[in-house]
Amino acid sequence: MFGRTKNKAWKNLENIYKHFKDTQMKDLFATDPKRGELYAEQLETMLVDYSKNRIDDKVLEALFGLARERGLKEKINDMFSGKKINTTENRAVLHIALRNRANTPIYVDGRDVMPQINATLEKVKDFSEAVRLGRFTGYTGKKLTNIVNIGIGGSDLGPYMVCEALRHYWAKGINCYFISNIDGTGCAEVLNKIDPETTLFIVASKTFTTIETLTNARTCRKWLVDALGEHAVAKHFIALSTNKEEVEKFGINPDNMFAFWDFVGGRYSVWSAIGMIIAIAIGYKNFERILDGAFTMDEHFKNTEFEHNIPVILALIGIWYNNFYGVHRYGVIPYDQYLQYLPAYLQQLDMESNGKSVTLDNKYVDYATGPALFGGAGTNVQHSFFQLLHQGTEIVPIDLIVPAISHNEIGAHHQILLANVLAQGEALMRGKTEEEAAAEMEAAGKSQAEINRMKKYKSFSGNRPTNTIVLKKVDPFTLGMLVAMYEHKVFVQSVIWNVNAFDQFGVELGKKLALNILPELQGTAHNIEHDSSTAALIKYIKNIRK
Ligand code: G6Q
Repeated sequence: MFGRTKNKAWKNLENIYKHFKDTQMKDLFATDPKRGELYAEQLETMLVDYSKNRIDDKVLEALFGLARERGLKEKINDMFSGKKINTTENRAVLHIALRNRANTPIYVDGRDVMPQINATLEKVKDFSEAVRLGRFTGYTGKKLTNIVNIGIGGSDLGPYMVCEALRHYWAKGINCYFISNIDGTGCAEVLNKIDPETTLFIVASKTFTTIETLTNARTCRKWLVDALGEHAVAKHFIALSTNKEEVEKFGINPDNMFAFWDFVGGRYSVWSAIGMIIAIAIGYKNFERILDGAFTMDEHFKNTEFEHNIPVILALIGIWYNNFYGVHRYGVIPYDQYLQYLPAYLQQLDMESNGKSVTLDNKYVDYATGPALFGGAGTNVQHSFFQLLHQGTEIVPIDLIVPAISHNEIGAHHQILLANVLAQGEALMRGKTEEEAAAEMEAAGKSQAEINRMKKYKSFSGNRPTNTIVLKKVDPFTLGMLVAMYEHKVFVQSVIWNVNAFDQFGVELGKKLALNILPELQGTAHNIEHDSSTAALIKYIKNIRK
């Protein structure tokens, strides 16, 4: 069996872990009063405090050693220089080129990709402004104010998350909608709310062959044609795709197609034409600020030594828990209503990228790779799953993300929110001993019998890790930095695990089997071989639907 576990840096970390594993964070804080300042990095409008982790200098040094042994620096340079690091698909990985604000040439197969990227950005700019200013109108001359993005996975989660995160910046009168699921409910609920004369459909599909997107797009097209006639399609449908032929086949004018390229993975595509709905909603200038923020993080990631490199530090701390503490789950909790869809976005980014079991050298791994990621907006989740985070049997490392300034500073709302996020990090780290719980109950006048009965229930083991990420505000620039930070974190972990973060063969098998089952449900195919569970389920459902 091949594995990381045979490497020197890995062995070193295993040894350190043996002695370090029970170290209490509160002791580390007690012995080093400057810990909170030392284990924190600031970049422009973002502060990342990683001091509430089970780490010290020795652990960090060993983790940086692992990154060096894995050739991380070279791997970063490979990505930024357009090398085909997506080896299973023989593609370069150039989401960083989409926000390369320095416009320095980046070559793929001897050709600079920047001119085509800039040309598409210009086209996105012109079109988004034309829609916003009412220069590009619907078929009947009305302004397009309902913008509907039809896409799924990477062609949905990014634009959806960013549009919601930047809702504060939406132009007055513009409404954005997202149709992704094949479940007809998604389509029906949106179409019920909008008027065909004022609706622009954006069909977002890199391949333009995705069954969900094309089915939804056809349903929307029929709805529009029924209302306004065939000629209206050119004024109400645009496509974001790499596949001109299929776009034309669908009946969308190629002039209304906005291109991107196979060196941009779906889940990394929000910075490209896939961001069209964002540019329409918040304006192209603000869209560019998102790119500026991402570029700032890219430069930091590429040029900063590991010891101060935010994505590298976060990635290595994640490795420490995943591979040495054996903790294979991880939470992201944005304390901001606008960021409520960030966990869903990061779930795809992280789990589709690093949920892999075969190395770049074509061998099965013998160590854990990507953790399961979950999350939700605070303070809401404090009233749901935080119980397990505080008193469950397993530790669950989490990122707490909060803006220092809210777009909606109403009364004391934001101060209360801030107090909560800080308190959670403190409580998870510090915990409460049985003695402390007993003393509290005593002070509250409880009987000794009551104290003895309740003190275990009321104690908290603590020593539970958090990163606290403070954003100045949820603005386009800071959001760009934040998302790019997570992209690079995921990449660093893929380098340590020696897996390809940029393919996703794992989504294919289920899709293929669905194509087998569909004709059975429709009654056009019979007796396809299934396991007895699947066969019985098909029979049961068909009976109900008769
Ligand atoms: C992302 C994946 C996947 C993809 C969707 C939609 O990295 O590749 O989520 O984005 O399957 O694909 P299309 O954009 O081709 O419709």
